[in-house]
Amino acid sequence: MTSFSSIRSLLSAPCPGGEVALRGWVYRTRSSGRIVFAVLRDSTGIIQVTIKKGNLPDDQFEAAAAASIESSVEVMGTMHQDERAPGGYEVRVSSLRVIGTALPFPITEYQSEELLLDNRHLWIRSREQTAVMKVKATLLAGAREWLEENEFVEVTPPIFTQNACEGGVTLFKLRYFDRDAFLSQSAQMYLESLIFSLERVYSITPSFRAEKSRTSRHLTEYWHMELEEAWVDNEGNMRIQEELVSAMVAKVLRERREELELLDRDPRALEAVRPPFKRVPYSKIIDLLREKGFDIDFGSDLGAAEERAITEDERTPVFVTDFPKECKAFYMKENEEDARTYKCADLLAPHGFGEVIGGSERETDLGKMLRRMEELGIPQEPYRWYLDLRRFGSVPHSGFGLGVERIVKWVCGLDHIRDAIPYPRTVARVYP
Ligand code: NSS
Repeated sequence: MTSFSSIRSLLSAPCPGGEVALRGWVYRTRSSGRIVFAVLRDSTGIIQVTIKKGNLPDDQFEAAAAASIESSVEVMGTMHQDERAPGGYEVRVSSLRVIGTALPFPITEYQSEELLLDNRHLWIRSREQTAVMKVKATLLAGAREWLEENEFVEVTPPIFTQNACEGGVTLFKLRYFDRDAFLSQSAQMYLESLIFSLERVYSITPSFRAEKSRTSRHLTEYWHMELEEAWVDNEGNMRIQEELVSAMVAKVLRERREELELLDRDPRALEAVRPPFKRVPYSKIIDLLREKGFDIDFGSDLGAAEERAITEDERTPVFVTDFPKECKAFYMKENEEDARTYKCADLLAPHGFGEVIGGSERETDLGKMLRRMEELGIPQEPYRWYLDLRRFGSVPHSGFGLGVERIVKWVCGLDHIRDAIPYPRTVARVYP
Protein backbone atom coordinates (compact mmCIF):
# COMPACT_ATOMS: atom_id res chain seq x y z
CA MET A 1 0.00 0.00 0.00
CA THR A 2 1.22 3.44 -0.89
CA SER A 3 1.90 5.64 2.07
CA PHE A 4 1.01 9.25 1.41
CA SER A 5 2.81 12.17 2.99
CA SER A 6 1.21 15.40 4.08
CA ILE A 7 2.34 18.51 2.24
CA ARG A 8 3.53 20.04 5.49
CA SER A 9 5.79 17.07 6.21
CA LEU A 10 7.19 17.17 2.66
CA LEU A 11 8.06 20.84 2.90
CA SER A 12 9.28 20.85 6.48
CA ALA A 13 11.86 18.08 5.92
CA PRO A 14 12.40 17.96 2.17
CA CYS A 15 14.69 15.30 0.72
CA PRO A 16 15.74 16.41 -2.78
CA GLY A 17 15.53 13.58 -5.28
CA GLY A 18 13.46 11.47 -2.89
CA GLU A 19 10.38 9.55 -4.03
CA VAL A 20 7.16 10.89 -2.60
CA ALA A 21 3.43 10.20 -2.79
CA LEU A 22 0.80 12.75 -1.91
CA ARG A 23 -2.88 13.38 -2.41
CA GLY A 24 -5.10 16.38 -2.33
CA TRP A 25 -7.01 18.82 -4.51
CA VAL A 26 -5.99 20.92 -7.48
CA TYR A 27 -5.65 24.46 -6.15
CA ARG A 28 -4.28 26.17 -9.24
CA THR A 29 -3.27 24.86 -12.61
CA ARG A 30 -1.79 26.16 -15.85
CA SER A 31 -0.47 24.29 -18.81
CA SER A 32 1.81 25.10 -21.69
CA GLY A 33 1.29 22.22 -24.08
CA ARG A 34 3.78 19.62 -22.92
CA ILE A 35 3.99 20.70 -19.31
CA VAL A 36 1.38 21.26 -16.62
CA PHE A 37 2.17 23.29 -13.51
CA ALA A 38 -0.33 22.60 -10.80
CA VAL A 39 -0.48 23.57 -7.16
CA LEU A 40 -2.07 20.96 -4.92
CA ARG A 41 -3.50 21.56 -1.48
CA ASP A 42 -4.26 19.23 1.37
CA SER A 43 -5.29 19.98 4.93
CA THR A 44 -1.73 21.00 5.79
CA GLY A 45 -0.63 23.31 2.98
CA ILE A 46 0.09 23.77 -0.73
CA ILE A 47 2.84 22.45 -2.99
CA GLN A 48 3.71 22.81 -6.65
CA VAL A 49 3.69 19.73 -8.87
CA THR A 50 5.11 19.70 -12.38
CA ILE A 51 3.73 17.22 -14.87
CA LYS A 52 5.78 16.83 -18.00
CA LYS A 53 4.70 14.81 -21.02
CA GLY A 54 6.99 11.80 -21.35
CA ASN A 55 7.64 11.54 -17.58
CA LEU A 56 4.41 9.61 -17.06
CA PRO A 57 2.09 7.48 -19.23
CA ASP A 58 0.33 9.58 -21.92
CA ASP A 59 -3.20 8.89 -20.64
CA GLN A 60 -2.17 10.15 -17.21
CA PHE A 61 -0.65 13.26 -18.75
CA GLU A 62 -3.89 13.93 -20.64
CA ALA A 63 -5.89 13.45 -17.44
CA ALA A 64 -3.59 15.88 -15.61
CA ALA A 65 -3.89 18.47 -18.36
CA ALA A 66 -7.68 18.17 -18.16
CA ALA A 67 -7.91 18.14 -14.35
CA SER A 68 -9.92 21.18 -13.30
CA ILE A 69 -9.58 23.19 -10.13
CA GLU A 70 -10.77 21.24 -7.06
CA SER A 71 -10.40 17.84 -8.72
CA SER A 72 -8.95 15.37 -6.24
CA VAL A 73 -5.77 13.58 -7.25
CA GLU A 74 -3.10 11.14 -6.11
CA VAL A 75 0.40 11.90 -7.27
CA MET A 76 3.81 10.20 -7.14
CA GLY A 77 7.11 11.77 -8.07
CA THR A 78 10.38 13.17 -6.81
CA MET A 79 11.17 16.31 -4.81
CA HIS A 80 13.26 19.08 -6.38
CA GLN A 81 14.34 22.44 -5.14
CA ASP A 82 12.71 25.33 -6.98
CA GLU A 83 13.04 28.87 -5.71
CA ARG A 84 9.86 29.98 -7.51
CA ALA A 85 7.61 27.32 -6.00
CA PRO A 86 5.67 27.99 -2.77
CA GLY A 87 7.73 26.43 0.01
CA GLY A 88 10.85 26.32 -2.22
CA TYR A 89 10.26 22.78 -3.54
CA GLU A 90 8.24 21.10 -6.24
CA VAL A 91 7.30 17.52 -7.02
CA ARG A 92 8.13 16.27 -10.52
CA VAL A 93 5.39 13.84 -11.25
CA SER A 94 5.95 10.26 -12.46
CA SER A 95 2.38 9.06 -11.97
CA LEU A 96 -0.95 10.74 -11.40
CA ARG A 97 -4.46 9.50 -10.80
CA VAL A 98 -7.55 11.66 -10.81
CA ILE A 99 -9.80 10.41 -8.01
CA GLY A 100 -12.74 12.77 -8.44
CA THR A 101 -13.05 15.27 -11.26
CA ALA A 102 -14.56 18.65 -10.45
CA LEU A 103 -17.12 20.52 -12.52
CA PRO A 104 -16.15 24.12 -13.28
CA PHE A 105 -15.83 25.61 -9.78
CA PRO A 106 -18.47 28.29 -9.17
CA ILE A 107 -16.10 30.37 -7.06
CA THR A 108 -13.41 32.33 -8.85
CA GLU A 109 -11.25 35.12 -7.56
CA TYR A 110 -13.64 38.06 -7.21
CA GLN A 111 -17.08 37.11 -6.00
CA SER A 112 -19.93 38.80 -4.23
CA GLU A 113 -20.46 38.00 -0.58
CA GLU A 114 -23.88 36.56 -1.46
CA LEU A 115 -22.45 34.12 -3.97
CA LEU A 116 -19.83 33.02 -1.45
CA LEU A 117 -22.53 32.46 1.17
CA ASP A 118 -24.74 30.52 -1.29
CA ASN A 119 -21.73 28.33 -2.00
CA ARG A 120 -20.54 28.15 1.57
CA HIS A 121 -20.17 24.35 1.33
CA LEU A 122 -17.49 24.95 -1.32
CA TRP A 123 -16.08 28.24 -0.02
CA ILE A 124 -15.12 26.64 3.30
CA ARG A 125 -12.29 24.93 1.37
CA SER A 126 -10.56 28.29 0.94
CA ARG A 127 -7.25 28.78 2.68
CA GLU A 128 -8.60 31.68 4.78
CA GLN A 129 -11.57 29.67 6.02
CA THR A 130 -9.29 26.72 6.71
CA ALA A 131 -6.95 28.92 8.74
CA VAL A 132 -9.85 30.34 10.78
CA MET A 133 -11.18 26.86 11.56
CA LYS A 134 -7.74 25.76 12.73
CA VAL A 135 -7.37 28.81 14.97
CA LYS A 136 -10.84 28.14 16.36
CA ALA A 137 -9.97 24.51 17.13
CA THR A 138 -6.78 25.64 18.86
CA LEU A 139 -8.66 28.23 20.94
CA LEU A 140 -11.07 25.51 22.06
CA ALA A 141 -8.22 23.10 22.77
CA GLY A 142 -6.42 25.83 24.75
CA ALA A 143 -9.56 26.45 26.78
CA ARG A 144 -10.10 22.77 27.50
CA GLU A 145 -6.47 22.37 28.61
CA TRP A 146 -6.78 25.30 30.98
CA LEU A 147 -10.14 24.09 32.29
CA GLU A 148 -8.79 20.61 32.89
CA GLU A 149 -5.74 21.97 34.75
CA ASN A 150 -8.00 24.11 36.87
CA GLU A 151 -10.35 21.27 37.75
CA PHE A 152 -13.44 22.33 35.88
CA VAL A 153 -15.73 19.45 34.96
CA GLU A 154 -17.30 19.47 31.48
CA VAL A 155 -21.06 18.92 31.60
CA THR A 156 -23.76 18.56 28.95
CA PRO A 157 -26.79 20.77 29.56
CA PRO A 158 -30.02 20.58 27.51
CA ILE A 159 -30.84 22.68 24.45
CA PHE A 160 -34.64 22.33 24.66
CA THR A 161 -35.74 24.44 27.59
CA GLN A 162 -38.67 26.35 29.05
CA ASN A 163 -36.48 29.09 30.54
CA ALA A 164 -35.69 32.47 29.04
CA CYS A 165 -32.26 32.91 30.55
CA GLU A 166 -31.48 36.15 28.72
CA GLY A 167 -35.02 37.53 28.36
CA GLY A 168 -37.87 36.93 25.97
CA VAL A 169 -36.93 39.18 23.06
CA THR A 170 -34.50 36.88 21.29
CA LEU A 171 -36.04 33.48 22.06
CA PHE A 172 -36.63 30.91 19.36
CA LYS A 173 -39.93 29.36 20.28
CA LEU A 174 -40.91 25.91 19.05
CA ARG A 175 -43.63 23.35 19.47
CA TYR A 176 -42.48 20.60 21.81
CA PHE A 177 -45.17 17.94 21.30
CA ASP A 178 -48.21 19.49 23.01
CA ARG A 179 -46.31 22.34 24.71
CA ASP A 180 -44.22 25.36 23.86
CA ALA A 181 -40.50 25.30 24.45
CA PHE A 182 -37.48 27.35 23.43
CA LEU A 183 -34.03 26.72 22.04
CA SER A 184 -31.50 27.52 24.75
CA GLN A 185 -29.99 31.02 24.87
CA SER A 186 -27.59 30.00 27.60
CA ALA A 187 -26.81 26.95 29.72
CA GLN A 188 -26.26 29.13 32.76
CA MET A 189 -29.22 28.07 34.89
CA TYR A 190 -28.47 24.37 34.36
CA LEU A 191 -24.80 24.99 35.13
CA GLU A 192 -25.82 26.74 38.34
CA SER A 193 -27.65 23.58 39.38
CA LEU A 194 -24.56 21.48 38.72
CA ILE A 195 -22.16 23.41 40.99
CA PHE A 196 -23.90 21.92 44.00
CA SER A 197 -22.19 18.61 43.30
CA LEU A 198 -19.28 19.50 41.01
CA GLU A 199 -18.42 23.04 42.23
CA ARG A 200 -16.62 24.10 39.02
CA VAL A 201 -18.32 23.25 35.73
CA TYR A 202 -18.29 24.29 32.11
CA SER A 203 -20.09 23.49 28.90
CA ILE A 204 -19.58 24.26 25.23
CA THR A 205 -22.92 24.23 23.45
CA PRO A 206 -24.75 26.01 20.67
CA SER A 207 -26.85 28.94 21.88
CA PHE A 208 -29.69 30.45 19.93
CA ARG A 209 -30.77 34.06 19.70
CA ALA A 210 -33.46 35.34 17.37
CA GLU A 211 -31.40 38.43 16.53
CA LYS A 212 -33.34 40.40 13.96
CA SER A 213 -30.71 43.05 13.44
CA ARG A 214 -28.01 42.45 10.86
CA THR A 215 -24.73 43.26 12.54
CA SER A 216 -21.18 42.08 12.08
CA ARG A 217 -21.15 40.43 15.51
CA HIS A 218 -24.46 38.63 15.89
CA LEU A 219 -25.37 35.13 14.79
CA THR A 220 -28.67 33.40 15.49
CA GLU A 221 -26.77 30.20 16.36
CA TYR A 222 -23.39 30.51 18.03
CA TRP A 223 -21.09 28.41 20.19
CA HIS A 224 -21.17 29.34 23.81
CA MET A 225 -18.52 28.40 26.36
CA GLU A 226 -19.96 28.85 29.82
CA LEU A 227 -18.38 28.43 33.24
CA GLU A 228 -20.00 28.38 36.66
CA GLU A 229 -18.03 28.41 39.91
CA ALA A 230 -19.14 27.79 43.51
CA TRP A 231 -17.56 29.95 46.24
CA VAL A 232 -16.41 32.57 43.71
CA ASP A 233 -17.36 36.26 43.75
CA ASN A 234 -17.42 38.73 40.85
CA GLU A 235 -13.72 39.59 41.27
CA GLY A 236 -12.77 35.89 41.33
CA ASN A 237 -14.92 35.38 38.26
CA MET A 238 -12.95 38.07 36.39
CA ARG A 239 -9.66 36.44 37.44
CA ILE A 240 -10.82 33.16 35.94
CA GLN A 241 -11.82 34.92 32.71
CA GLU A 242 -8.53 36.75 32.26
CA GLU A 243 -6.53 33.59 32.86
CA LEU A 244 -8.68 31.46 30.59
CA VAL A 245 -8.66 33.96 27.71
CA SER A 246 -4.91 34.52 28.05
CA ALA A 247 -4.27 30.76 27.96
CA MET A 248 -6.41 30.40 24.82
CA VAL A 249 -4.60 33.22 23.04
CA ALA A 250 -1.18 31.97 24.16
CA LYS A 251 -1.83 28.56 22.61
CA VAL A 252 -2.75 30.17 19.29
CA LEU A 253 0.47 32.22 19.42
CA ARG A 254 2.47 29.05 20.05
CA GLU A 255 0.78 26.82 17.48
CA ARG A 256 -0.94 28.90 14.80
CA ARG A 257 1.61 31.48 13.62
CA GLU A 258 1.29 30.37 10.01
CA GLU A 259 -2.48 30.71 10.06
CA LEU A 260 -2.33 34.17 11.66
CA GLU A 261 0.10 35.23 8.95
CA LEU A 262 -2.17 33.86 6.22
CA LEU A 263 -5.00 35.90 7.74
CA ASP A 264 -2.80 39.02 7.85
CA ARG A 265 -3.20 39.13 11.61
CA ASP A 266 -0.19 40.67 13.33
CA PRO A 267 0.63 38.39 16.28
CA ARG A 268 2.01 41.40 18.15
CA ALA A 269 -1.58 42.58 18.56
CA LEU A 270 -2.14 39.45 20.69
CA GLU A 271 1.13 39.19 22.58
CA ALA A 272 0.09 41.78 25.15
CA VAL A 273 -2.87 39.61 26.22
CA ARG A 274 -1.80 38.63 29.73
CA PRO A 275 -3.52 38.97 33.10
CA PRO A 276 -4.51 41.16 34.81
CA PHE A 277 -6.92 42.97 32.50
CA LYS A 278 -8.09 46.50 33.27
CA ARG A 279 -11.37 46.86 35.23
CA VAL A 280 -13.46 49.98 34.67
CA PRO A 281 -16.84 50.57 36.30
CA TYR A 282 -19.75 51.29 33.97
CA SER A 283 -20.27 54.75 35.57
CA LYS A 284 -16.69 55.76 34.58
CA ILE A 285 -17.31 54.40 31.08
CA ILE A 286 -20.33 56.70 30.74
CA ASP A 287 -18.15 59.71 31.69
CA LEU A 288 -15.53 58.60 29.20
CA LEU A 289 -18.09 58.17 26.43
CA ARG A 290 -19.56 61.61 27.12
CA GLU A 291 -16.06 63.09 26.84
CA LYS A 292 -15.81 61.39 23.47
CA GLY A 293 -19.02 63.10 22.38
CA PHE A 294 -21.56 60.32 22.95
CA ASP A 295 -25.01 61.42 24.06
CA ILE A 296 -25.46 58.69 26.66
CA ASP A 297 -26.88 58.54 30.17
CA PHE A 298 -26.47 56.19 33.13
CA GLY A 299 -28.85 53.30 32.43
CA SER A 300 -28.29 52.96 28.68
CA ASP A 301 -26.78 49.73 27.42
CA LEU A 302 -23.54 49.82 25.45
CA GLY A 303 -23.84 49.09 21.75
CA ALA A 304 -21.21 48.29 19.15
CA ALA A 305 -20.32 51.96 18.58
CA GLU A 306 -19.80 52.59 22.29
CA GLU A 307 -17.74 49.44 22.72
CA ARG A 308 -15.60 50.39 19.76
CA ALA A 309 -14.96 53.83 21.26
CA ILE A 310 -14.07 52.28 24.65
CA THR A 311 -11.59 49.75 23.24
CA GLU A 312 -10.13 51.27 20.08
CA ASP A 313 -7.03 52.52 21.92
CA GLU A 314 -6.68 49.51 24.20
CA ARG A 315 -4.06 46.82 23.63
CA THR A 316 -5.52 44.27 26.04
CA PRO A 317 -9.10 43.28 26.92
CA VAL A 318 -11.03 45.48 29.35
CA PHE A 319 -13.68 44.54 31.92
CA VAL A 320 -16.61 46.90 32.20
CA THR A 321 -18.06 46.25 35.66
CA ASP A 322 -21.14 47.14 37.71
CA PHE A 323 -23.76 47.71 35.04
CA PRO A 324 -27.09 49.28 36.00
CA LYS A 325 -29.83 46.74 36.55
CA GLU A 326 -31.91 47.85 33.57
CA CYS A 327 -29.13 46.69 31.22
CA LYS A 328 -28.86 43.15 32.60
CA ALA A 329 -30.75 39.99 33.55
CA PHE A 330 -32.63 39.35 36.80
CA TYR A 331 -30.35 36.60 38.13
CA MET A 332 -27.41 38.90 38.87
CA LYS A 333 -26.39 39.85 42.41
CA GLU A 334 -27.16 43.37 43.51
CA ASN A 335 -24.22 45.56 44.57
CA GLU A 336 -24.21 46.26 48.33
CA GLU A 337 -22.68 49.73 47.80
CA ASP A 338 -25.03 50.79 45.02
CA ALA A 339 -28.37 49.02 44.71
CA ARG A 340 -28.84 50.53 41.23
CA THR A 341 -26.19 48.16 39.88
CA TYR A 342 -25.25 44.48 39.70
CA LYS A 343 -22.00 42.69 40.55
CA CYS A 344 -21.24 41.88 36.96
CA ALA A 345 -18.70 42.42 34.22
CA ASP A 346 -18.55 42.28 30.44
CA LEU A 347 -15.18 41.61 28.88
CA LEU A 348 -14.45 43.74 25.81
CA ALA A 349 -11.71 42.77 23.35
CA PRO A 350 -9.21 45.51 22.41
CA HIS A 351 -8.71 47.45 19.17
CA GLY A 352 -12.45 48.08 18.84
CA PHE A 353 -13.58 44.44 18.77
CA GLY A 354 -15.91 44.76 21.74
CA GLU A 355 -17.83 42.30 23.93
CA VAL A 356 -16.62 38.71 24.01
CA ILE A 357 -17.83 37.66 27.50
CA GLY A 358 -20.77 38.46 29.76
CA GLY A 359 -20.64 37.34 33.37
CA SER A 360 -21.72 38.04 36.93
CA GLU A 361 -22.00 36.95 40.50
CA ARG A 362 -25.43 35.36 40.97
CA GLU A 363 -28.17 36.43 43.35
CA THR A 364 -28.47 33.85 46.14
CA ASP A 365 -31.12 35.61 48.21
CA LEU A 366 -34.47 34.07 47.30
CA GLY A 367 -36.49 37.08 48.53
CA LYS A 368 -34.48 39.54 46.44
CA MET A 369 -34.71 37.34 43.38
CA LEU A 370 -38.46 36.94 43.70
CA ARG A 371 -38.93 40.69 44.12
CA ARG A 372 -36.80 41.37 41.05
CA MET A 373 -38.77 38.85 38.98
CA GLU A 374 -42.01 40.45 40.06
CA GLU A 375 -40.77 43.93 39.14
CA LEU A 376 -39.88 42.64 35.69
CA GLY A 377 -43.09 40.64 35.26
CA ILE A 378 -41.25 37.31 34.96
CA PRO A 379 -43.55 34.35 35.79
CA GLN A 380 -42.26 32.04 38.53
CA GLU A 381 -43.66 28.78 37.24
CA PRO A 382 -41.03 27.90 34.59
CA TYR A 383 -38.31 28.85 37.09
CA ARG A 384 -39.59 26.80 40.01
CA TRP A 385 -36.63 24.44 39.78
CA TYR A 386 -34.17 27.32 39.42
CA LEU A 387 -35.54 29.07 42.49
CA ASP A 388 -35.18 25.79 44.41
CA LEU A 389 -31.41 26.17 44.05
CA ARG A 390 -31.76 29.07 46.52
CA ARG A 391 -33.69 26.84 48.91
CA PHE A 392 -31.34 23.88 49.23
CA GLY A 393 -27.90 24.82 50.49
CA SER A 394 -27.24 27.89 48.37
CA VAL A 395 -23.66 29.18 48.15
CA PRO A 396 -22.08 32.30 46.68
CA HIS A 397 -21.32 31.63 43.05
CA SER A 398 -20.49 33.28 39.76
CA GLY A 399 -20.13 32.43 36.12
CA PHE A 400 -19.89 33.73 32.61
CA GLY A 401 -20.51 33.00 28.97
CA LEU A 402 -17.88 33.42 26.27
CA GLY A 403 -18.98 33.80 22.67
CA VAL A 404 -16.63 31.45 20.81
CA GLU A 405 -17.11 33.16 17.43
CA ARG A 406 -16.61 36.57 19.04
CA ILE A 407 -13.22 35.43 20.34
CA VAL A 408 -12.35 33.91 16.95
CA LYS A 409 -13.34 37.15 15.20
CA TRP A 410 -11.03 39.12 17.46
CA VAL A 411 -8.08 36.70 17.49
CA CYS A 412 -8.20 36.27 13.69
CA GLY A 413 -8.92 39.98 13.13
CA LEU A 414 -12.05 39.28 11.05
CA ASP A 415 -14.40 42.02 9.86
CA HIS A 416 -17.50 39.88 10.23
CA ILE A 417 -18.53 37.15 12.68
CA ARG A 418 -19.95 34.99 9.87
CA ASP A 419 -16.40 34.07 8.91
CA ALA A 420 -15.81 32.64 12.38
CA ILE A 421 -18.18 29.71 11.78
CA PRO A 422 -18.44 27.33 8.81
CA TYR A 423 -22.21 27.68 8.37
CA PRO A 424 -23.32 31.08 9.69
CA ARG A 425 -26.95 31.39 10.69
CA THR A 426 -28.38 34.88 10.50
CA VAL A 427 -31.80 36.39 10.01
CA ALA A 428 -31.22 36.21 6.28
CA ARG A 429 -29.70 32.76 6.01
CA VAL A 430 -30.17 29.09 6.99
CA TYR A 431 -28.88 27.62 3.70
CA PRO A 432 -26.67 25.72 3.07
O1 NSS B 1 -26.06 37.23 26.85
S1 NSS B 1 -24.70 37.10 27.34
O2 NSS B 1 -23.98 38.33 27.50
N1 NSS B 1 -24.68 36.32 28.73
C1 NSS B 1 -25.27 35.13 28.92
O3 NSS B 1 -25.87 34.50 28.08
C2 NSS B 1 -25.05 34.52 30.29
N2 NSS B 1 -26.24 33.75 30.67
C3 NSS B 1 -23.82 33.65 30.23
C4 NSS B 1 -23.45 33.04 31.54
O4 NSS B 1 -23.23 33.76 32.49
N3 NSS B 1 -23.36 31.72 31.61
O5 NSS B 1 -23.95 36.20 26.27
C5 NSS B 1 -22.64 35.76 26.55
C6 NSS B 1 -21.74 35.95 25.36
C7 NSS B 1 -21.61 37.40 24.90
O6 NSS B 1 -20.64 38.08 25.66
C8 NSS B 1 -21.17 37.22 23.46
O7 NSS B 1 -19.79 36.98 23.42
C9 NSS B 1 -21.90 35.96 23.06
O8 NSS B 1 -22.26 35.28 24.25
N4 NSS B 1 -23.11 36.27 22.29
C10 NSS B 1 -23.22 36.12 20.95
N5 NSS B 1 -22.33 35.70 20.02
C11 NSS B 1 -22.76 35.64 18.74
N6 NSS B 1 -23.99 35.97 18.33
C12 NSS B 1 -24.91 36.38 19.24
N7 NSS B 1 -26.14 36.69 18.83
C13 NSS B 1 -24.54 36.48 20.61
N8 NSS B 1 -25.18 36.84 21.74
C14 NSS B 1 -24.30 36.70 22.74
